[in-house]
Amino acid sequence: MQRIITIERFIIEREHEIPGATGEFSKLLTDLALASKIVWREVSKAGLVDIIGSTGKVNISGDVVQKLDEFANEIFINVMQKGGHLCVMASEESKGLIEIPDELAKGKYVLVFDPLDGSSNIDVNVSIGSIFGIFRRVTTSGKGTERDILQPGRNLVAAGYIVYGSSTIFVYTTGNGVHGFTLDPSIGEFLLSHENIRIPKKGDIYSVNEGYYERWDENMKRFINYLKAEDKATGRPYKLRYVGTLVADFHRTLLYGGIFMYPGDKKNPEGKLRLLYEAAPLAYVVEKAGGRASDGFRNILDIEPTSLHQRTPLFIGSEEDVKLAEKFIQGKAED
Ligand code: AHM
Ligand code: MG
Repeated sequence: MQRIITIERFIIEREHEIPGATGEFSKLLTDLALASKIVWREVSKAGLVDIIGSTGKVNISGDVVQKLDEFANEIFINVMQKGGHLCVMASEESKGLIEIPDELAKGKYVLVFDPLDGSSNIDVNVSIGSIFGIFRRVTTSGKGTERDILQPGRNLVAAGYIVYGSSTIFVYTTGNGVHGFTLDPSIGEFLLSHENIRIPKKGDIYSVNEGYYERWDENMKRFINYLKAEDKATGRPYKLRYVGTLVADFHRTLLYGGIFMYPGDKKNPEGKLRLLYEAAPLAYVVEKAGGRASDGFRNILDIEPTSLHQRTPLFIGSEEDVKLAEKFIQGKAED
């Protein structure tokens, strides 16, 4: 039998790999694992209790029920603000900065997160997830400010995601390898299941909402037509997979290779996905696994955010596939 390694043990054993890390950083990651277990517990009950109704509805027991994405947001805030390691947070579900209350200790890290991604899939038993990124603060003391949040992905010191799917998996990196832990619900522990994930250099799957085809520009259309054309030598046609939950589509892309895309289009020039809560953390993960993420022109990690809820087009996955996408998007490819 293989050695059983819990996420807590793994994080503590790897702590020395993070330059300047004190136990603080490990605690932050284990707190995130705890928050995600609480979210998982509610997600797994979603069809049983009446929790998926809209906010303010009353369930059969007379309790006021809350939307699962708002619940997840509150859990992450509640668990993470008490650790004493953060100075400020920002979430896809919260309009402004999430300050650490006066009475609680502040630390040197900053958390950005999407508490429940893929919310349109909750009611139909399709995988959903959470995404997080951790920066070091740039201000020196007291409460963190917007300056601490608006950092390029290149500055992340850790990032990861959780997929609540056929099983629940927690994947993270602190810059040194990308590691996955599967939840054993019977003991309530995340156990090491995917050590040092590497994304294939090239894949044979593309993932995009092709329903928006007519809204795309010619370069984007040409790229998709290229991937669908028959050509044995270059491994085409590619297969199409689209869950509609970024975290789930990303997780498959990380393990099998290929490319996930959410481009800009005529209606939404910057696409739909958020730079700080979705694109940058996953870009950090993919790069540490040997892949690439781009907005079609720039590496996602190089984009300097200017506002909290900024959106960005996203092309993410195997290095060769993303580089090819960039060539097409920039009008430099021959099909
Ligand atoms: P959400 O914030 O409502 O969960 O939306 C984000 C999700 C992503 O998980 C997914 O990649 C995308 O929206 C799908 O959008 P679309 O339905 O336009 O294809
Ligand atoms: Mg989301």
